[in-house]
Amino acid sequence: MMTAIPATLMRGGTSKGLYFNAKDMPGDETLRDQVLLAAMGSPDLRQIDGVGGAHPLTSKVAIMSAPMRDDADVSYLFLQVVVDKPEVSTSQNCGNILAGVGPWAIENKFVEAKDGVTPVRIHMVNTDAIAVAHVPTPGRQVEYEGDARIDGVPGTSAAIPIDFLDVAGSSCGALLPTGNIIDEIDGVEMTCVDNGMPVVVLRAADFGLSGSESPAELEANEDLKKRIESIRLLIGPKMNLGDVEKKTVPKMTLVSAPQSGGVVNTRSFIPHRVHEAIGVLGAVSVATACMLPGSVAQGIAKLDAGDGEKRLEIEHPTGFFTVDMDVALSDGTVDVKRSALLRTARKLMRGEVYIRSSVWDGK
Ligand code: NQM
Repeated sequence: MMTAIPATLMRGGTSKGLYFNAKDMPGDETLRDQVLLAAMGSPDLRQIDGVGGAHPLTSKVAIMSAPMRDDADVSYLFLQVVVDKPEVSTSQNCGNILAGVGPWAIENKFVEAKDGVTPVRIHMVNTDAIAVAHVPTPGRQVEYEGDARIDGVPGTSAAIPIDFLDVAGSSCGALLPTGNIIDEIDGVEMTCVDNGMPVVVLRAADFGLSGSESPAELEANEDLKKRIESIRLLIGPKMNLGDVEKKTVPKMTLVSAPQSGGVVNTRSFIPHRVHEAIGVLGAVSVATACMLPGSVAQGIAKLDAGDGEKRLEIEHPTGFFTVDMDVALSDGTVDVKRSALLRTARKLMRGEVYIRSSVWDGK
């Protein structure tokens, strides 16, 4: 016997996943996680018996519900379904999957579309923060086609500008979660930042790397992966994240001098695979680290000093990620009043995902 669950498969930014209405999911979290593992086909490196794409970036889930906050139109819970282990994590947010939430919320009647552009206020449950996605809705219909290009996605789609209002410290309690601008573990210096995503920024050169290695080269370097994971396990608790062994945060980003006119060049361990680009909130956190006086990015990042509106082009393996920020600098720290960026999303399929009824029945 099979159980059918209504679902939409969407590309959100440079990620892909299943989008569900909470009313179609089991209320019990343990059962919900079993259902998601079954839907995606985890644990299995190929996710062959499910719809997951066999990579962390394509093994993601969004569950939407009526807004839990008065200042939101919809609440969005992000879940990372681990590919090769029977684990589902809500320990992080995802700004890429977020890009599909606005269109989904309009098409699923959480928000009434305006003729033109519809702002959707999204409560990001994982971090209890608000994002505003501006979804193109000419004739009160979501428009997916357009001429916006984001690096890491072939072709063009309709632009969805997203504003983040209150993400500083949203996972760790502070923009500088350890209270320090520099921490040191195993003789390696790092700057830990949470501006929407807990990220440990490290110098690629401190690992004997140029910083321009491909994700495949970095993933093939077993010694490097071990060193980075050992640092992650030690620094995670100091970032108020508790034991991070089974968590997908913090992300570990290696920075080096920009190669193509951007602010900084990056390679991000997320945390066990290397991102083909960079996460959305990951990029916002790295951009913030670049502005912090005394961070490990100082002397590497190339950017204009001072307060106000800034556009930061973060280089990654497949191009650039553009972050717009409005910042106030004071006493060696940076107050980010607003960060904004551009994503695109596309509905790929809508229907029902089938799982074995024995899983749904909790047997
Ligand atoms: O940082 C990958 C992604 C992400 C997360 C990851 C993200 C973000 O590219 O907001 O988008 O770091 O796990 O989808």
